[in-house]
Amino acid sequence: MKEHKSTPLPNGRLHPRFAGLLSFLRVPRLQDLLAENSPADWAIYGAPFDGGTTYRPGARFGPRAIRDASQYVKAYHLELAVDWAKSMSVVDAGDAPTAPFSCEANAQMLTEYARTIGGVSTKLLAVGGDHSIALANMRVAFERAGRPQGGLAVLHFDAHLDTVDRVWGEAYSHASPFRRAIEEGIIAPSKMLSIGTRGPLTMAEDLAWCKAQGIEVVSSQDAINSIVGLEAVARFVTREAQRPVYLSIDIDVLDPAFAPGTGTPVPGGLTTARLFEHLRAAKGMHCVGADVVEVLPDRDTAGITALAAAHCLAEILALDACVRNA
Ligand SMILES: [Mn+2]
Repeated sequence: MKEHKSTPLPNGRLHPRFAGLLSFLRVPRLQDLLAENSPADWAIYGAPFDGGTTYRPGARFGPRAIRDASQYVKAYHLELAVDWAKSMSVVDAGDAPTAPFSCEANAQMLTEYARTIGGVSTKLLAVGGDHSIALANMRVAFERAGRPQGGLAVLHFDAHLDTVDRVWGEAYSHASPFRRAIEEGIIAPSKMLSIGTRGPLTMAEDLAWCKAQGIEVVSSQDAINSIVGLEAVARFVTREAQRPVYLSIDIDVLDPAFAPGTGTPVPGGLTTARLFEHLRAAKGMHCVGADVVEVLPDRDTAGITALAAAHCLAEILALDACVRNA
């Protein structure tokens, strides 16, 4: 029997989920963490920044909406048969300070903040915010993973490639986090799998650049209508068994029918159930950091986008709990 830290959650049968102060998934705040569960195994923090948005702004309100939506997300994962709260300590580390007018300065500010959260063994789950906030989280995940030679492997769910060099002359935006991370040597493009990509693209060269770098791209159509995506995830888990993995979920990988509240929606995306199937297929991977980004509450309908994102947080934690319990 393995000894685990745990996450003290309020009992939903005694303490109503619609009452009380908000934290992600009802986990304790970092400052309230009990000594025996410190340092935290995972820290979830908000990155309320949307200055890197190229189309419709508003994702700065994502963390608040996702905290709210996450109150009805429970800890026992039926499909993976694991209780993440009993398997590890998880905290809400609050919202990072941001630099709302500068994407580059914001990335630096987020990086410095993320470095202060928990201990070196604490894994970071960043909640956006636009996708530009992932760069800072990848930097610190890379550092905490011991700066693996060649960089982190990446499992990426997104309608877009997010490897654009520049937009309006700017090197830092939500279109470029993986391009910058590749340049910084913190992720390995030949160990990156992107799922859910769909057209139309700005130009064919965007896709060609990714393939030339060795990024494996599974189109949304293939992920939905075939087992190509599920097989690619299974291959990825086997191939990168010895390498730390960074997991990035842009909620716009979902079809706008399932995630209307996002800044750059593209029809033809996955259902929420299909995304979860792909995530669960990643059971066994050595995840060292993650993000869930691009929820735009002002465009959300009945809170379904924020709810999907909130469940993604629990899916990520459950995946890691499986590895800890193995
Ligand atoms: Mn994205």
